Amino acid sequence: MNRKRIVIAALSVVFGLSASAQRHKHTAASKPNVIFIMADDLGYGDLSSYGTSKLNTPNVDKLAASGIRFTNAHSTSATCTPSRYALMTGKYPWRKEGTGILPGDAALIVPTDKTTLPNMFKKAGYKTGIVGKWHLGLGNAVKKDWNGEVKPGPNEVGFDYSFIFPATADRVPTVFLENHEIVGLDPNDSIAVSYTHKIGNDPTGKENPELLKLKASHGHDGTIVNGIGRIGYMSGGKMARWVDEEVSSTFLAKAQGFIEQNQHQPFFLYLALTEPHVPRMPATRFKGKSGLGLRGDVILQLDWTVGEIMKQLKYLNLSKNTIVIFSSDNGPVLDDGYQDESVAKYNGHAPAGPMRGGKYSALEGGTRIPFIISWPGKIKPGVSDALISQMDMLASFSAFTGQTIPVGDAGDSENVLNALLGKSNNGRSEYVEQGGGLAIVKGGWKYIPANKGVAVMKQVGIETGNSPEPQLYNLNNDIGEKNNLASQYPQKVKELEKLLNSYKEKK
Ligand code: NG6
Ligand code: CA
Repeated sequence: MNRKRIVIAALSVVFGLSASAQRHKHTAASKPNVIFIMADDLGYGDLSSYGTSKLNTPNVDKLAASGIRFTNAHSTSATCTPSRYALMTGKYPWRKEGTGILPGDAALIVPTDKTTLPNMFKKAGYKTGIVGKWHLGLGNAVKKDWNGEVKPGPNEVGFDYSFIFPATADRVPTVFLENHEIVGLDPNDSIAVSYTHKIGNDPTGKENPELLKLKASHGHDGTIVNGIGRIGYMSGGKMARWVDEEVSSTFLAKAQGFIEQNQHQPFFLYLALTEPHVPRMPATRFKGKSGLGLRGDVILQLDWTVGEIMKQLKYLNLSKNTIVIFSSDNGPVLDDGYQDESVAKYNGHAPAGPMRGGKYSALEGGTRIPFIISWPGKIKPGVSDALISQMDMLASFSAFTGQTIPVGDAGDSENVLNALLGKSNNGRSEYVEQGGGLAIVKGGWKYIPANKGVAVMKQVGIETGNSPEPQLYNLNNDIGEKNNLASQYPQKVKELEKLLNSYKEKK
């Protein structure tokens, strides 16, 4: 190369670098990173920032103090799969068959050819990742080979990177998948899963309860993994099976890895933590720390994990350029099937705060969940009582990133960006809540149609919201749904009945 050429090459390197630095600067300003942290079964009343005096959650509280704490934010449903389906698709889950709590071997239920929360971010130029609980099915069939590539899954619905467990911590297979493959699988010890009958020689909770370190209170009598009986049966894959005490730190490490790797470009991270879902089995250092039993202990672990993420953002100088959202997929439950002393030790703690019901319930405790959004310097700290849904993330962030959603996609997702950014106290005007059945909310009025189902789910000790009488509550002054006004306001009942039916008819 002659000297002239060398100079030109050097100049173009310098020029190229500065152009890309410019580009990066521009991107950083207009496209903040977005981290959506989803807790599992965390109730409205489980955080000190939401009013409990029985637990101390300083890290989430700090996030709340730095942003907006919503008091009327909802998941769509009072259980996990449907809520998460709505978050991903922007659609009410009950419009589609098969969106109830999925077994660990279910096929993928999120469409791969429609707009989803992650593929919307991807289209906007974000790197997208999921770390944590998936629970939306994997592959095309129930009978699938877990030993090869397991797909379609999160990567096919828009995540560039995934590190997940398939269903819940209490369902087999108790393994992690990174992108399409089970992590740490020994090829000489192939893994199989069944939800119909016992397979392999592993002991089960039913046959060998003496082997359990955490006994079941109902169900959970399938294959024993790490001293805990699971739902379903599995064989093989011994090296790949997780240790419950390490699940949370594993997710944290993978989330931090994703953040570190993508720190120089806009990223969207869906961090779906497993606490405080059963089985509650925190790292040893959290055991016994809350005084409320294992359920309290795993909430402390959850809080600590959030703190570690925040610390990392600070360390990488990303705090100001990252929107962090913290929420939960459904309301709380104490005894959800293991003898973990959550009832004996709850010590007057009210996991659903001032509300009736909890997980599985059409009462407010079912879907009204903690929801915090923080974007330092951009979102003014405060409290908002705007009605918003997790399902609205899709339309809101679509607007935020300057995109329009193709007609027919995400049809139930509303743009509530102004409420999220604290520019308005108005969110949605109406909303359908899914417990066992459906309820509708409009203008502070809530209507639950007459329903023949059981009034209390005895095993979990939760009021379902079912009643043979129609129920009408004025949530503006009766958040505890104590005063049924249905017979006093028959017109209101009629109006809301009609409205709910119109939702059911709309495709
Ligand atoms: C129930 C399980 C419960 C929990 C729930 C799903 C029994 C007796 N109960 O069927 O423990 O796993 O499903 O929770 O097995 S969710 O948060 O993922 O929806
Ligand atoms: Ca859940």
